[in-house]
Amino acid sequence: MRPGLSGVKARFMSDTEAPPLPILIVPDPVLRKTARPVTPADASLVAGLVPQMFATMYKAPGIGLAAPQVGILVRLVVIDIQPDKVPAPMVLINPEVVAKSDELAVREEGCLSLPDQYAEISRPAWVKVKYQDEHGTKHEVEADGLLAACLQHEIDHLNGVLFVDYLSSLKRNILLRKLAKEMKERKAKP
Ligand code: K1U
Ligand code: ZN
Repeated sequence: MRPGLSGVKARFMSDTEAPPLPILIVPDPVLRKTARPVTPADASLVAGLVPQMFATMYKAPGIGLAAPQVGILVRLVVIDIQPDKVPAPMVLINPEVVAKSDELAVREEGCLSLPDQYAEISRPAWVKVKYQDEHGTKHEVEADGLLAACLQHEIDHLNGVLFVDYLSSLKRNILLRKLAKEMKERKAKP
């Protein structure tokens, strides 16, 4: 286990033993598909995937990860924004935004499927999200700030939406060309 991980993170990182998965990178077409709902028949898929998704997210590092980013088209998200550097892992199954503010907030976003690309994105400042945890227990979370942005970003992934879709076509094309160039350079490196 990484030094300093508290028990709450360790709950998912026994998990530490779980191998991280490769993250799909834009323009992989899987990232544009809609993920299907998780059902009770997916219990063993979820039990195996959750630790692997946390291992992948922490290794990246990132503050969220949606199952389609690792090529699995189910409505499963993991998040840990580590408020005040305290681990706060969340597993969200079939998450849904059920209320949102009219007020918008602008925040810089990144995406593990668009490495090293960042842009200011405007989204509802506050959201209420309903979801189930990995045991099937229902929850509701109300969030603003980074967690609100992260919840919306991850739920977008379940619908094949990427943060670049909120940019003007000019800004989006600049960012996507920069990503393509950087990925090509990365591949060419010995
Ligand atoms: O879904 C993803 O691609 C993960 C993404 C989530 C996200 C970031 C910012 C705003 C909304 C959603 C990331 O985690 S990008 C990496 C990142 O933000 C980060 C990495 C290390 C430390 C802190 C943040
Ligand atoms: Zn993303």
